Amino acid sequence: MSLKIGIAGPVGSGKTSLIEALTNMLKNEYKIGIVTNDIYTTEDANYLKRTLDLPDEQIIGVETGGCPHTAIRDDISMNQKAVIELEEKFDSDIVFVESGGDNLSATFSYELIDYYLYVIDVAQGADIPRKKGAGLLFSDLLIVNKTDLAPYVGVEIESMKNDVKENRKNKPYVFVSNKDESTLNEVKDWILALV
Ligand SMILES: Nc1nc2c(ncn2[C@@H]2O[C@H](COP(=O)(O)OP(=O)(O)O)[C@@H](O)[C@H]2O)c(=O)[nH]1
Ligand SMILES: [Mg+2]
Repeated sequence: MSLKIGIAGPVGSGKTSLIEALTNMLKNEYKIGIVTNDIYTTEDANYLKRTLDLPDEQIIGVETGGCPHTAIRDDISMNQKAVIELEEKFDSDIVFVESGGDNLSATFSYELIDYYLYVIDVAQGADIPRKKGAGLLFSDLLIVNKTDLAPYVGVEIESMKNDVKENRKNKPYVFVSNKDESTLNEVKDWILALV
């Protein structure tokens, strides 16, 4: 049995980059499997196969062909098949399942994953946390990515933190940037506490 972590969030928020960084941090100690979802291609899986030092077979690209939300929430069969393949072939310890990009309304079925992260980024604007949406409100960990870009897009991190805190209630969140590894360690530690 593996720990299955879903990763959802809008297109371009940094889901694939986060999987890349976390895999590099964890792959020496844990067997990692990755499932990506794209609507029309296997672009994300191809990217990860190129960049990660991981056997190609441990990365499976699912081409959902329709609404990406459906494939992680309603009819999860394509994703479940991929996860089971990784568990059976490689006895993976951790499987990351990246959702196709969404519009703030995606949620994972807990029949597919054990916990899920929801990734937004500061460059989409400081108002995203106030716009709510199930992933933002209810995901197991909210990640606000690309804090390094805040000065360039006129976003005040402190005020964004207040909005996030208010909307997340007691659920956890982290502000991160892949330019600052210490911030990604917070995500890694959160995952390690669950393994
Ligand atoms: N400046 C900056 N760029 C980032 C960061 N994280 C991801 N990116 C870039 O954002 C773009 C989209 O990232 P990607 O991981 O493909 O997003 P996805 O569509 O959610 O999977 C890529 O060009 C990444 O290099 C970050 O923390 N800071
Ligand atoms: Mg991606």
